[in-house]
Amino acid sequence: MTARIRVQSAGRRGVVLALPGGETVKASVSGVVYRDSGGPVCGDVVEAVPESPRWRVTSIAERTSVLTRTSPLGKPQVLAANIDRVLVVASICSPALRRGFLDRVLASAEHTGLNCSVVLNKTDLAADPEAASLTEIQRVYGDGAGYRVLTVSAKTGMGMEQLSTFIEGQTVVLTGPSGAGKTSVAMLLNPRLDLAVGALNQKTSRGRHTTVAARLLHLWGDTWMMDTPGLRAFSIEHIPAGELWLCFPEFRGLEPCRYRNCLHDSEPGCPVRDGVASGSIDRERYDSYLKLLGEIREGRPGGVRE
Ligand SMILES: Nc1nc2c(ncn2[C@@H]2O[C@H](COP(=O)(O)OP(=O)(O)OP(=O)(O)O)[C@@H](O)[C@H]2O)c(=O)[nH]1
Ligand SMILES: [Mg+2]
Ligand SMILES: [Zn+2]
Repeated sequence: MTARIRVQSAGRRGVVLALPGGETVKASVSGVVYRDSGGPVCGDVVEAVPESPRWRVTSIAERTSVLTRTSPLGKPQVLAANIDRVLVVASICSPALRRGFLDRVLASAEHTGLNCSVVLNKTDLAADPEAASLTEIQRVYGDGAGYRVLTVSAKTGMGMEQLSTFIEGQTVVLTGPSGAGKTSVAMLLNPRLDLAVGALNQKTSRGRHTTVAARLLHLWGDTWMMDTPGLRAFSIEHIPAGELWLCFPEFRGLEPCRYRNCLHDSEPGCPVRDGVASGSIDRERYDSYLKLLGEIREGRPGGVRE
């Protein structure tokens, strides 16, 4: 007897499966599955047989969507599968918002055709002189790039109702730097979850990598959330140079460039560059694009830490 089941979390020593009734079981993975696909990831749908003492995963169903980065070893690495939407979580301060990180994750999600949105957490700290400007982020990522920008506070609960309505009926993945408050957001959406939240490093105001493995969480009904570990680096060298510009929505839909294979970095007659010069395209987003393009061209192994 086999059953089609979702992977709640995947590690080196096996996986945890979420059975349809809500129960979870540990399972090993057949060697052939590792060989053919690199092994299951969080969110995979698998076939598994209930063997003793552990279940055994015998195959992975075709993935409807994936979130991918280039691993520190320089290989494409699937972080999560079968997702409806990526929520890039950033805190407006503590730790400081790094726009370059947002741009990397958004570009990677765009490349595999995933819906993505920005969640700005810790808005209770908006008066902090170090805090990023909500208006500015809305201008660049909302009005400019067309992403939905949700502002929340996992401390006060502000914005959580809008967030729950927004993700209703979807499987969403939370990704972002350590300490941004991903796990805190998940727990506010389903207070029955009992997960570890970590205090920041007082000296650096950075997170302490509290969440160590991606985990599929049941929020309610058919709404699911994957909480993932804060990433130190998010390289995207797996994206071909000529496809990167398509991962920046505000570069698309302009007049055609003079040169058909324009990479929008130095060629004349380029509406992307004109847009940057006239201010209709945000310069920092464009600079992120150039930086990523450089990394892809050089194929720098391990990528750059943001
Ligand atoms: N002031 C404030 N603090 C928050 C908020 N959300 C989370 N925190 C705090 O930020 C710290 C990090 O929260 P976590 O939820 O563990 O962050 P994370 O993104 O899951 O971090 P990793 O698991 O390490 O990737 C904790 O001390 C939380 O209490 C918020 O909205 N406002
Ligand atoms: Mg966490
Ligand atoms: Zn161009």
